[in-house]
Amino acid sequence: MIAIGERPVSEIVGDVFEGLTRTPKSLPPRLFYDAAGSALFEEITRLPEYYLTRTESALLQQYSCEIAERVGANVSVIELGAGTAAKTGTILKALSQRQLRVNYYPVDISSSALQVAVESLNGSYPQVRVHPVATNYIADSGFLESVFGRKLVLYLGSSVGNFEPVEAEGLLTRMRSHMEVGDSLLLGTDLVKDTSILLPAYDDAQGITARFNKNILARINRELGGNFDLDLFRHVALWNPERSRIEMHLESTLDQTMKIKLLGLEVYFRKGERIHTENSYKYTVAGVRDFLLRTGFAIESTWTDERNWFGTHLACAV
Ligand code: AVJ
Repeated sequence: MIAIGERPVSEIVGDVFEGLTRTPKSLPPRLFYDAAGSALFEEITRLPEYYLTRTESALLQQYSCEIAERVGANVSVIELGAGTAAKTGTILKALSQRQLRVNYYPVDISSSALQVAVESLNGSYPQVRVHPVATNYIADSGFLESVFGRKLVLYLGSSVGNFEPVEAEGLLTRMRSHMEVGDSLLLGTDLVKDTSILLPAYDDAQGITARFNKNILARINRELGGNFDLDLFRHVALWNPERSRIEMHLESTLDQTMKIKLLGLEVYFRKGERIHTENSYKYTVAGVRDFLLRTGFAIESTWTDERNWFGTHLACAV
């Protein structure tokens, strides 16, 4: 919340107004991550169907020494979308065996998640200095340039998959422009696989992902005085093969008009009408290689699990 005068103004005003007055309706996935949504995402990462976090964690654990060796000594670590940094400890530990001190800058829009990150890392890794940065992604902000010395940028969890391919390319190009030749990027990407695996990961049996998706509506109710009845919207997850992405939507189960008091807005929904809330792009290793080359990076190594479900790519700024 940002306070203007006496009245606190929610920072989601613009996104919600724009997203619900356009056709088709959509809301950006960054709106998922208030404290409640970040907690739900943490629950998602532990679901049996959500293989991403567990698979990537295993890769990072297995290969952290090799990664540290390839990156070399005396790097500062910047992590985009760090969240609670649950997977990062193993990398920081491997790096701290090769340098006296590791400066670690976790960047995330969720300050509640960052707080968890700081507490858990400060307890376990005395050589690591944690400098949390609570902001939206910072490729443009000049922050990267302000970090001294060689850099290792972490962009894990397939978070890049939330962006349209052209946007992702722009983001990495801008990021690269604030890095020097020889700096490193460790990128985690989910890989294309059978829909029998992909779909349950985004539509789990316990309904946690449905709650995560509907938290956007709950947030509009809480912060903007909306009157959405969460039971009158259905969580929809589908695979779009042309675009190689999972899509999440919220579908109105009947004709209804919702009111959002703080926006002075009434929003009409037809039965079956959807709000598009997220894309999660899935990649091939060859696709990631080309994508990185176009943005000024060359892959040094890609590690995948034995089922080829997830890719961890170490790339060098060239
Ligand atoms: C955090 C963007 C990687 O796309 O898998 C999880 C978010 N959405 N379940 C993903 C998410 C639904 C997640 N990312």
